[in-house]
Amino acid sequence: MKQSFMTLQRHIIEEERRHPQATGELSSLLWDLSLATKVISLEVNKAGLVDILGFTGEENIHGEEVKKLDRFAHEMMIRAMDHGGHLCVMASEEEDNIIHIPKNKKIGKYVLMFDPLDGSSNIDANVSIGTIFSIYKRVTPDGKPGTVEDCLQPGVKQVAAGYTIYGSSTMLVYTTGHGVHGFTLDPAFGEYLLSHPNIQIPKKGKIYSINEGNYKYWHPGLKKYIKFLQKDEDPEEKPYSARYIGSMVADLHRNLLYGGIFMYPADKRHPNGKLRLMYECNPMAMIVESAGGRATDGKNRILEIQPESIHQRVPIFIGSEEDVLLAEKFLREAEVEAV
Ligand code: AHM
Ligand code: MG
Repeated sequence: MKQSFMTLQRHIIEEERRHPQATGELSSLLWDLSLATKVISLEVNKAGLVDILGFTGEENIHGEEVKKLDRFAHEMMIRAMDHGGHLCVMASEEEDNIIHIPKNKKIGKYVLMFDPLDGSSNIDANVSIGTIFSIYKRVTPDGKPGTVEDCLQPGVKQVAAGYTIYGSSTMLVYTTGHGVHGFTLDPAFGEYLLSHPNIQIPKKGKIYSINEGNYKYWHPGLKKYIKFLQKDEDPEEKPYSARYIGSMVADLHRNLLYGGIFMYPADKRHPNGKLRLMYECNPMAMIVESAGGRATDGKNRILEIQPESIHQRVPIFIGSEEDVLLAEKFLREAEVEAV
């Protein structure tokens, strides 16, 4: 039997109806966001055809080279979001300071944090990349411009989070805390259609994702954990599969569907890991937890970390609950042994 159509717009409205006090503002905000991602998707798909690839020669505030498409995605998000009347402030991985709403525009009650194009070092190789977003309610008084205080909220305060993956098809995955839902963009008529309702991550997976090239810099507990997954000492047992794209969105999207663990740990070279709490870890943690998984920094729940700065990095262990719990156990035991 053919499934009936559920567009993203209808889904968002139906989700908001669950909250009797809802005003419809969050729905409009998510709708504006989805529009921005459609434009970015179009541009990403054209990347090989138009002269858009290559470095701009600039560095972003993390000292990394910024490619033109990153800049395009960053500007598109702002252009799509700064005049809807729903936001009081934004912050982007690509911009040093918080982004204010233009003076002549209505100031709303929500805060948007985003990574406009995650995994952008993969663009030239036609590998999947994505946009990640996170939405909070403001904590400063209504009607005034938002401040950095509005941005520095722990992930548990997110009211919605999601990502778009520009892969073999474009998909948007989001949650408002009641289940995780995936929509596939129909390129013919430009609508996101519900394709993955109520995604649940398996409690235990068979995949681990980590940049294993950093092995020599790792914590001894992590080394042991990975060896355990490889079943080095047990010839009878089947090892886990290693899958690492180097695009968090793509690596996590796969693990969300198939189960497994994704890690970007602290190591000797990256004392706080690499990934950003506000733009990458919190939104992904909300998604994965809402799908029944777990996300920690090896000890603490990601969503409960009190951020100190908008570009802060944290180590992350995220995915199937049992896999993340086991990784934490290995780290803990190695620390006890070291004392
Ligand atoms: P970006 O936001 O500058 O694209 O960097 C984040 C990306 C993640 O998508 C990915 O998981 C990680 O960097 C890969 O890092 P590494 O190359 O060190 O393994
Ligand atoms: Mg990123």
